[in-house]
Order: sequence, then C-alpha cells, then structure tokens
Amino acid sequence: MLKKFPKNFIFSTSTCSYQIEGGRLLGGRKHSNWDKFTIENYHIPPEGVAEREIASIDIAADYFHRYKEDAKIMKEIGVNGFAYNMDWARIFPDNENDFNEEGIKFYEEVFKSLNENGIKPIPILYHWDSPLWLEEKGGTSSRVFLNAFRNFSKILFKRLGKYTDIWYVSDENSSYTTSAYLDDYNPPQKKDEKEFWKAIYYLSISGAIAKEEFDKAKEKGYVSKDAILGIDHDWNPAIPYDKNDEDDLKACEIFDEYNLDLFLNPNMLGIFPNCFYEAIEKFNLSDMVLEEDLNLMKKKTLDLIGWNYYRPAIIASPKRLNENIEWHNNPGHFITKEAWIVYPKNERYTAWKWLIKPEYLSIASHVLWEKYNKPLMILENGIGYFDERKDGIVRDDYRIDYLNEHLLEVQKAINEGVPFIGYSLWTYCDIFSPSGGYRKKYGLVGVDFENKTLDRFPKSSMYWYKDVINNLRAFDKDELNYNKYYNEALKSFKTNKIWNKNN
Ligand code: BGP
Repeated sequence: MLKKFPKNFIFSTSTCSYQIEGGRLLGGRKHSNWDKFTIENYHIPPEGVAEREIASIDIAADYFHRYKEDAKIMKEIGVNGFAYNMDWARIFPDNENDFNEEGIKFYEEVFKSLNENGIKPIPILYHWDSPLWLEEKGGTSSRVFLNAFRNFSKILFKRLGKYTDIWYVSDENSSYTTSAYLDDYNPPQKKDEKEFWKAIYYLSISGAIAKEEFDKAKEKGYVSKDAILGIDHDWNPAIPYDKNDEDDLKACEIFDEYNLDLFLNPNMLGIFPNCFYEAIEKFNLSDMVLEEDLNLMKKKTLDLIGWNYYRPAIIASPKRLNENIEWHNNPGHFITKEAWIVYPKNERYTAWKWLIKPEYLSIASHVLWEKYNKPLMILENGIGYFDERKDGIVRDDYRIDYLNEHLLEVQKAINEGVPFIGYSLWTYCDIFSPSGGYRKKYGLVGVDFENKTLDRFPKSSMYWYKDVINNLRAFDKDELNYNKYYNEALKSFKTNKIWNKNN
C-alpha cells in the first residue's frame, strides 16, 4: 500500500495566458507573436477530425473577464495551486522600458482572487509568447531578449512576489524552440537551425538573469526569503525500440543528450552539454558566447524542476529507416537525425497519437533526481480528447483513468524517495490547444465554445480530482467510482451557483 501524499503537497492545475485569457487588445495590451500567428495561419479542419486547428485566440476562454468565477470553481475542486504565465505583451506592450500599469494591476487582481480562495499562484515567466515588438527585434534568438526579459522579470517579482513563493522561468524551451526555430509549426516559424541554437543560448542565459533578479528581489523583501525559482521542461524519456539492440540503445543516449541535457544542464548545473558546443562550432556562433554570460549561468542555477510529463519517446536508430515502422511524421521537430521517434503498433495512444505510458513517470523521475538533486514537480500532465457533452456536463471516465494512472506514479515515486513537491495537471478548463485548437479538450472543467457562451460546466474528472485531494492519494483502478463522480458533476451543475457567472 502506497503512503499518502504529504499534507503540504501541491495539488494544482496549469494553464497558459494566450490559450485561455483573450482580451487581446483590452487593458492597454497589444499584439504578441501568437496573435499574429493565429491570425495569419487560421485553419479549421472538418469537425471531429484529430488534426491541427488554428483558431482565433481573441477571446479564448475569456479568463480576462472570468478569473474571479474561475477562482471559485478552483476552490470547489479544492486545489491549492494554479500555474500560470503572465502575458508579456500585456505588461510591456510597446518596448522593454515602459510597463503598462493596467496590465500589472490585472495580474495583481488575478493573484489576489486566487489567494482569497486558498490557492497559491505558481507563476511562469515565459510560455512561448513574446510581444510583437520584441519578436520583430529578434525575439528569443537575439541578445535583445536578455535585457527585455530582465525588465519583465524584475517588475513581476516586485509586484507579484507577495502572493507566492514558487516561480518558474520558462515553460518547455524544448518544444518551443524545436517547433518555432527548427520547424515552422509555431511562431516565429523560423525553420533555421542557426537561429535555433541562438534561441537555446539566450533562453538559457535568461534563466540565470531571472535568478539574479529573483535574488535581488529577495534582498529587497519583494519575494520571501524561502521562495524558489525553477525551470519547466517537457522531457520525453527515451525508451529503446529494441532494448537488446546496441544501436537503438545508443540512439536513446543521443536523444537524451538533446532532449534532456541540452535543456536542463544549463540552468540546473550551470553548464552546456557537448552537443551545444559542437553546434556553436558548426554554425560559427562563438562570438555569441560571452564569458560573463557563462559565469552568470554557473553562479545562478535554479532551485527546482517542473516536469511536463505527457509521454516518453520510443526511439529507434536511423538504421531502421527502411523498416516498416510508423515514424514521427514531423522530423522537422528533431534536433538530431541520430535518434528517431517511432510509434509501435502495440502501444496505447490518444486520438492525437500521443503515447500513453504512465509507468515512465516514476521510472524516469529517478533519473532527474539523481542527476540534478533538486525537488521536482509535475507541471503539466493531461489528455487531449474529443469530449461529448450530455445533460449539460461531460462524463470523462477516460480522463479520470489517464490522470489517476499518472498520479499513482507520482505517489509511487515519492514512496521510492523522489522528492516531488506537487502535481499540476493540464489543465483547469478547456482552452485553445496549439496542436488541436478548441476541439482538443483537456479541462477538468468544460467551456461552452460550441454555443459561444463560454460558460463553464463540470466534468466527472473535476470530482475525481476533488476526491484525490480530500483523500491525499490516487486510487487503484477498481476503487474508481466513475458513477459517483458523474452524479456529483450532474448535481453540481443543477444546483451549485458557481456555474452562474453572475454569482
Ligand atoms: C505543452 C504546452 C502547453 C499545452 C500542452 C498540450 O507542450 O506547454 O501549452 O498546450 O503541451 O499540448 P497541445 O495543446 O498541443 O495538445
């Protein structure tokens, strides 16, 4: 029998401003790279198809107007955390110096309302979205990014520091840089390997800059002395296609160097791995790397690791390219051609072909703990699905299964000595998904995008999470009472005034 989660364990949900907030030109905000990207690449596939949808994020789930209502719903779930990034274009709409008081006040109000409902905001400084002015000046692949990021972090620590003691510098530098710089999947759609390595460099240095500002904010009393600052990474642990094949095993090692070391070593250990220096030489980028940057990075390492665990990666060596195996269909996402992601037939996948393998969460958490020796937190974990709404609510037993299986692995890892301090699932409510638009549902709470009211409604999974939090544990499969969660959601929808936004 697994020991329960500790009483101070953080049960949270995560989301992201451009995916939920809306209010694009309200409160003094101006456009960001994601506004431009979604406007220019608008694409709605036929209904019910698991393809990429790029829809308008002008209103999204209208969190901009509904954050108070949402905080009450979160309280009903019982969470004590909410991970969220502050929209940079709302705070610095025009340049790196003039901050928008209305923008920062908005986040003060959001954080206050969370605190009033017993919820600790877990702010993330950067989640893939740059103000347009910054993007036009070179964005994350330019030195301009560093000072702009310093100013951005500084004001956030100063004004929002009193509401929380856990912060993250960035979300998924890995998916961000691969899909935005190696590929043209996400903004700024560069498809340029040299720019990719520049972005890796500046993002890594920006982590150290944020830590420097964080420490100063502590000295000034803006942030509490015991507050911690981490980095969030979406490591996909490598599993060999054939565990007895030396080339597949070698491919896994290479994959991990690019998918793990490259993104965590800089800010956790203060050093870049070899593959970084090889690339610097190959692309003639040695002038970019300054001694003072490297010294700062060494000095200002971060305090914890946020891990976005959705799926591990089954890796094959390139020698198999002629074999009849299903390959990842977007090789542009890969940093190295020495390791390839494959989709063997006998595995479980979501409709969007994301591998489901919960057990690697606990297995691989030991690697993170042994290698970096810092506390861990799951910062994203969830399943994108075509939900069906009936009688006003969604019965999402499949989501309960997915989340519960993963949470059990967190509990198991803690029992084995891995110091997880929290679990923040993806996501609180339905939102705009970069790979599936509004059709790919992730929320514990539904949002009525279909009738365009954007009203919230419960799903069974919301009541599963409430039960987990009340009991401080995940459940064995045969203990899961799907009917109970469904009935609670149904009853709540009919009687609880939290579903009426005017309350
Ligand atoms: C992570 C991102 C999130 C989120 C999630 C699910 O990579 O940090 O922003 O969207 O993945 O991805 P998707 O919505 O594309 O399914």
